[in-house]
Amino acid sequence: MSKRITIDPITRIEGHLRIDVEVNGGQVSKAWSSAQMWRGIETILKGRDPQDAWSYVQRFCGVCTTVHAISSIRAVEHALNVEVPLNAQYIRNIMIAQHSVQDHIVHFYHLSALDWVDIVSALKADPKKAAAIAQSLSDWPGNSEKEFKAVQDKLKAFVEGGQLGIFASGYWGHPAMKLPPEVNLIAVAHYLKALDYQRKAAQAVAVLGGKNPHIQNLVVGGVATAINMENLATLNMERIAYLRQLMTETRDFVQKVYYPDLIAIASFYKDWFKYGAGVTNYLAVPEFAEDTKNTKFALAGGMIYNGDLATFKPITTHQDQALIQGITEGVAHAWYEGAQSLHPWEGETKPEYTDFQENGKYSWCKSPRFNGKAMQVGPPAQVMAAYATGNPKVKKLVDDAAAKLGIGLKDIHSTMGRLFARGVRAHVMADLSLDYLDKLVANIGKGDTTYANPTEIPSGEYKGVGFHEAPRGTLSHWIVIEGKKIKNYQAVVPSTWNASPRDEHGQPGPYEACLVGNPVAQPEKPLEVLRTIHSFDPCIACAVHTVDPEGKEITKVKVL
Ligand code: NFE
Ligand code: MG
Repeated sequence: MSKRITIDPITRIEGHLRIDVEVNGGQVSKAWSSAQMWRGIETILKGRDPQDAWSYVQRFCGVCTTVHAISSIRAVEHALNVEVPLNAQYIRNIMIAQHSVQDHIVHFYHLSALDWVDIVSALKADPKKAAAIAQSLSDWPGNSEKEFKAVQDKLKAFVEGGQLGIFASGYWGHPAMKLPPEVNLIAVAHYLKALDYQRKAAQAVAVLGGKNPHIQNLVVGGVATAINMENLATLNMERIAYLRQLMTETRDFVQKVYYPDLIAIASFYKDWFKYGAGVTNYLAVPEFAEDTKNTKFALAGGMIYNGDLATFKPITTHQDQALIQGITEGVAHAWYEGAQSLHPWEGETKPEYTDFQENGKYSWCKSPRFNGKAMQVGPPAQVMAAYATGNPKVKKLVDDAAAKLGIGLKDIHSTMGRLFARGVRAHVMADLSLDYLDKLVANIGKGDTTYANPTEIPSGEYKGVGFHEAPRGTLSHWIVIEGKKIKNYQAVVPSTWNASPRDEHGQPGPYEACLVGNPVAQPEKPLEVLRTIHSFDPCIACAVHTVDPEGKEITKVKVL
């Protein structure tokens, strides 16, 4: 007998997402992903000054704020053919990398770990054994018996007082939870520590960006971070030393706590390298610009089809015409007028709400496609592109972990594979942050203190696209400028790619496809569905960029 489960909203994500699954014989046989909010910022931008767009679009989201600023400014720079000074590229790169570090720490511990870690089981742990296990994984100084005992006592007081607070309503004691009590205790202790370290990464972004979330230091043609080593300008020796300290601390947390925890937890859940593959076409764009024209990048992008690394086609520049021409967004099953697929420069955002119709329109999310194909975006795509192009660090991390866990590269096509790829990406980003600080200091040391090429918006018609490889994957902002104003603006966001509903050909989006085949042990506690969905770190605010027109708040979890 088949059972229908509706989870609405999915929590521990940004925004409102509804997931429906049909379960047959203990496995998901069909799934629907429905974004339950619409924000209309693309429409608000029409008629505004292209120089201001980056500041508006950051309001798509309070989670991946920086990324929309970067994509937007790149779109205007691409349209007007503006070069970006090296110092500005390095400063942008540091903000991009530290933002990713912050985002991935929060995803692993606060948004997904509790799908795998049984908080209440940590009460049964022996703190001494927990310390021994943690110390065998890394030399992080915080892994002491005293620390684990203190966390356990705190947790005990919460549980005995019936006040689980942030840990309330979890699926504690679920049969799919497999970690021993000591590993659960380690994870809880690090969950709490991670709150401090994600803040340090946000501070690093704010040192350069002026504030976080929502940086304030971009201009078309560079950054507004004045460089003056002698005076108290925005960027001086004291600020550089402070940045170095913060980024060293976040690097150590990622490499000595997050990454070892990830590998340890994955070793108890190897079966989850077999579930959740779904769409195995991947797309990533190059990131970390190292020249003034966005043609040279530290990490390659590319496409992979059917999960086969042999099909890898690199993308080396943001001017790649096949990439620019190949992207469309469809609305056949989305709450917009019509059923057409359009290129983003011709893109339309005309809302038409019908309620949830599983064979009709059922989501505010559009369906992005590349040459008509559904693509998965995110850390697995970027990690595979880096691996395929021989990036030594990524290769070593992936090969070492694969040997340790007894998995192969193909196992990245999975729910646990997405968590793993995020960990690899965080590891790399933590190092890149410090590398770009060194490059910035060296470049300033050569006497180059340029940080912007001042730019005026000319009259005439211009089209541009700004690509960026954000924490959740490939992001692109598309702008049409006419008479010095924005004529059209479309954002095709990582979560739009992954949360997309079926397209006009009935092809499901990645969330939908990845759920098929997932086990569901207890339909009233669909933990396994959450594991797979959380592995993408959904952001519906970004994906759809308005609250439901009636402002309806939907807070029910229905099990039918
Ligand atoms: Ni709002 Fe985002 C990222 C963007 S959405 S979190 O990363 O762009 O997928
Ligand atoms: Mg859009």
